[in-house]
Amino acid sequence: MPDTETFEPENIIVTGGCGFIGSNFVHHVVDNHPGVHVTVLDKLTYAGNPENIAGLPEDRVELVVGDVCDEGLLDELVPGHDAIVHFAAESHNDNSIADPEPFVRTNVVGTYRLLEACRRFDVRYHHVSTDEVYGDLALDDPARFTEETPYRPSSPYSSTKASSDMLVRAWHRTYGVRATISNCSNNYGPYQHVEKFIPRQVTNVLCGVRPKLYGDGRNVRDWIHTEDHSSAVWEILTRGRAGETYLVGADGERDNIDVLRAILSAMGRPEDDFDWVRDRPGHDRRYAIDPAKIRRELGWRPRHTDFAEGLAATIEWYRENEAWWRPAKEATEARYAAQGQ
Ligand code: NAD
Ligand code: TDX
Repeated sequence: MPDTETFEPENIIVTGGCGFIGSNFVHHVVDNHPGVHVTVLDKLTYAGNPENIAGLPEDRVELVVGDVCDEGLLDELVPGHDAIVHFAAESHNDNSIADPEPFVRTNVVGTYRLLEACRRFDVRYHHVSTDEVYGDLALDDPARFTEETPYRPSSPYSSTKASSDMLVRAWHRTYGVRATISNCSNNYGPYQHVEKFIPRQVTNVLCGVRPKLYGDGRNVRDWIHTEDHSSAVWEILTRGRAGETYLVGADGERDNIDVLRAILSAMGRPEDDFDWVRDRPGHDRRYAIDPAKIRRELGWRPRHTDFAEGLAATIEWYRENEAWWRPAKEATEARYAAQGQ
């Protein structure tokens, strides 16, 4: 493992810290890095829920409700912090197909504003991105994505994430902003919005509704537990080299129909108790990450390597936390029904 200098942040801004992965990261920092104070900057869109970070010690975590596009707010907030970890985004592909504008605004303009603030105040920046920037692979292709794979995004969502990654690279090279990028595969775990695949199907079963599978169900996603994503982001923030990209994955390739059958059988339902629905336009076929670089350079390893166990714990979390997901369920399903999904 090459020597890497360790950056020891004391006061970080976490954007999107009330969303699924951002809130998990805030918990991870509070639990594992006692000297670090976290300022969460979150607009609290439909996807943000302050409950996700409720109960954390007030002297460790502060919530600022605001927009990453708000330059005046960033001018007030950023000085005095030593790093920004940028999770905030419009994150759902189906929404980006129905209405791309908020994706361009938050994902592209928001990243631009944060990079400019990092430049003005000389603050380190970590950019949380996705494997979807690389487009998709064929089912019979033995290849996986690496840091050298050319960008080829397919959806409005992934094209805005690709655009924001490009801004980060340019701000590092041209202005010397100390920035790193991670491109991670599909996350699962607690606090994920019910619009996403696994929570949607689990809560459908809990509601007595048949799960919905797009297309032929053979699309492959590379699943990683969100806690493993958090530990990877921390390693990259503190030990990654500025200007570098790291792919994050946990060797979790599975096709959608297998994941759905695993959910149904874990919940005591017959494996064919679901509906086939209209496919997503432009639906990426397969994602797969080669995590060799982060393993080699930073020694990072995922801890949740048993998918069946992680899935069972996630199902249990949704069973026990109906009060958390119930308020969003009806509106989410109404949106899907209007799209024939
Ligand atoms: P999410 O939709 O659950 O949460 C997004 C959060 O950002 C919410 O709290 C929302 O209120 C906040 N937000 C949205 N617009 C904002 C704005 N303009 N200003 C401030 N806050 C705003 O998303 P997630 O699934 O937790 O994804 C987090 C990040 O990780 C995103 O950048 C996403 O692209 C990336 N990512 C997600 C996955 C995945 O599987 N979900 C995989 C790889 C990368
Ligand atoms: O009801 C459904 N039925 C279904 O078959 C839903 C909601 C999804 N699907 C399929 C589409 C995908 O092949 O399941 C797969 C996963 O879908 P999503 O949960 O919408 O995730 P995906 O589009 O793969 O993107 C996710 O991973 C990468 C996150 O939402 C992104 O933010 C991240 O960048």
